[in-house]
Amino acid sequence: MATANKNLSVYDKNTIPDASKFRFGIVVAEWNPVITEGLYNGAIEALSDCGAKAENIIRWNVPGSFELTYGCKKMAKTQEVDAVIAIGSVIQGETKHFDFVCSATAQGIKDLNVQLDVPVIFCVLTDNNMQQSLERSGGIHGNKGTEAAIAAIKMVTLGA
Ligand code: DLZ
Repeated sequence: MATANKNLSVYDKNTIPDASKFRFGIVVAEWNPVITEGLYNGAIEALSDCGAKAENIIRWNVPGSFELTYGCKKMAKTQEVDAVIAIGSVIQGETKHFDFVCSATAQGIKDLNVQLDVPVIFCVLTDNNMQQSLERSGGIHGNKGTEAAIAAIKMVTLGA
């Protein structure tokens, strides 16, 4: 049985920079929508809690995690955002598709961080089953969307 570890999503607001002056792009994959919506809600709550304005948060959907790379690239190049958060959920199936999608998505987002001047935050769950994903998108292991939002704010203010 999984052990609760809510600390993974808990942050001390006093240690997080003010996000009110920044624009954030969030690109959400539509596969496993129960999970990706949970991650999105966690990200939105944290951004808002840290001062980001609703009109400065732009959401786009893409079909699956494989499309996150292109979606994030286009978001970064056209929407004048200060950071992009890529949200996806890949769940192990019976074929090798899982490995290809996970690997391509992680490499693609890494490449964007090398190529672009906008940080792209990796918020893609890669789990063995739906239960593990539920536990990490607002369940007993917290919400990786929240962590991604905090990472985005920290990267936007890096060196400031
Ligand atoms: C095809 C596929 C499969 C099998 N599983 C997932 C998944 O668990 N999570 C996810 O985000 N996307 C999945 N996809 C879709 C691919 O990401 C992609 O959308 C298609 O291969 C079309 O390029």
